Amino acid sequence: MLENARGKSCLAKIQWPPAVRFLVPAFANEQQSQIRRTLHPGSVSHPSPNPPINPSGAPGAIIGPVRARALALETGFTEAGLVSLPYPDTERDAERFAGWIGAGRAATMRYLQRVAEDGRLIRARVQTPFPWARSAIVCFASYGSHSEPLSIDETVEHQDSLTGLADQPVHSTTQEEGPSFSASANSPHLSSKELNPRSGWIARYAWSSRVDPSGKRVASDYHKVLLKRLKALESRLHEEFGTFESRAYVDTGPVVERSLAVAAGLGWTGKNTCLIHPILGSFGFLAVLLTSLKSSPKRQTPEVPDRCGSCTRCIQACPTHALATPYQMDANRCIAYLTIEHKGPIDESLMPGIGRQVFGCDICQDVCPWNSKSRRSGPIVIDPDLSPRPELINPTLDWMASLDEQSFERLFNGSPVRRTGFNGLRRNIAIAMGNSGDSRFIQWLANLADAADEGLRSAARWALHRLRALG
Ligand code: B12
Ligand code: SF4
Ligand code: SF4
Repeated sequence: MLENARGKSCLAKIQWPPAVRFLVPAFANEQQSQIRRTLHPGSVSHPSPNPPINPSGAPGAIIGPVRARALALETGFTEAGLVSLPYPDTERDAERFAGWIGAGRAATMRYLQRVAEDGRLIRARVQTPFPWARSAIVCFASYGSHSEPLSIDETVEHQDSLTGLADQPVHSTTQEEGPSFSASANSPHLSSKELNPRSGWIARYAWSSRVDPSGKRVASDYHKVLLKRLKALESRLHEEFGTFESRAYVDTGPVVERSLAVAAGLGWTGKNTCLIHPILGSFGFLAVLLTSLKSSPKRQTPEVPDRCGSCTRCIQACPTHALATPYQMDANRCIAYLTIEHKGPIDESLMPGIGRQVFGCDICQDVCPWNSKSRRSGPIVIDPDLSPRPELINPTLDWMASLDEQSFERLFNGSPVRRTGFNGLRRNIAIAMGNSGDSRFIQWLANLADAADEGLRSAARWALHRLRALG
């Protein structure tokens, strides 16, 4: 049952595989919210100016955690919890959020820093943008896997695996000869045993794909996939509870999803700042349905205590020291921020730490023992709407560098990777090349040393300088 949904003893009570499947994040931004508002007019970031006819459902309607979880699992989520709003630690979390913003840790992500008319940060408390909200169903959608390689796997030179790749000049791929979407010989990727310094790393949340009705495999994005599920959950609740106010968000709403997830008993905040579920680990997306339905605080799912203990693996492993203060990430130094959210030139002092990450970063989660445990024993079910695309797992830098803008658009249309843009991805590839120590990349980098895009140009020059210095 949800009330006890933690620890192994409870696992026996959870049905695996769940009724539906599982999934990954891209990032909150106004643009995505706009798209979502267009696609799903119900999911707006402001409360409706017209009060709902019956703001909290049928008279006496009270939603409980068991029913909320059962419905969420029916719509395809891996786990779910219910939190009554405001929750007991609301003020503590609001202070943490304000402290994080005040310390400048949000970097250029201005949407996180917006303030309401009363001068308070909009995101700090759910009640600020949504005064009508009485409960939140917080859903977790796993995207972990047992078998795929890790970003931290040792990189070793395997000449055999590179035959036919290493000797090829880096060229521009035209649409005709470009990688077909399904894994093809033109989209070489390396398995875990073939990791080598010339492969890049795309964060696993962005590997996602699904098969469309015509049988073609196409890119998928967790935002869309999960929002659809939240909408289905919303409809089911309306059938049962009548009319009430609600908003569905996956990543892009003015809410701190991880705070709500902790309050909903889904897991604890790790020192890497991720929400860690005791069985499923941290490779899971969060999706939130805010409702005006009342729930009883007495029937709240209990919180999961912090299980990091004395472990500091994530802090030690973070190559750019973004986790210098445990539980507080400095986005200015985080590779996920730098390679996805940050536009323009990246500070040269951070480039060596970026290593081979070309989109996002999984390092502080790949080293986490709770994810190893989940991989070893966890009942991970691959979500058919978010299943990994082989060509994005450990792709060679050669192949990625060979993509022209058209191929980029075709390959990443509908994928979270599109967010970084063609030049953003090339900027990140240039940095990974500089870190590879492989002089074969010099020609490609030299071609971009005068690129119009400042971020790309500065990365190419830095990498060129570095590789030439190696002789
Ligand atoms: C902005 C953002 C980012 C930024 C900043 C990340 C950050 N740590 O704040 C960047 C671009 C760097 C980023 C990176 C990633 N992100 Co992001 N991101 C967001 C977003 C949009 C807002 C986060 C936010 O408000 N941050 C502000 C800080 C203050 O809040 P927080 O870290 O989320 O909250 C917790 C901690 O700060 C903690 N805390 C603060 N002070 C203290 C002090 C103590 C003592 C303690 C115990 C706790 C504590 O309390 C909060 C609740 O637990 C959320 C979606 C959303 N709307 O919430 C997704 C989200 C957090 N991202 C997500 C993901 C998956 C990622 C990446 C894994 C993607 C990748 N592979 O590259 C990385 C993970 C990096 C990491 N170690 O966190 C998921 C996280 C799922 C999970 N299981 O945790 C979310 C929830 C999106 C989603 N819908 O699934 N992200
Ligand atoms: S995502 Fe990467 S860069 Fe960011 S905190 Fe984790 S290990 Fe550090
Ligand atoms: S690596 Fe260790 S300290 Fe970091 S989140 Fe995992 S358990 Fe906690």
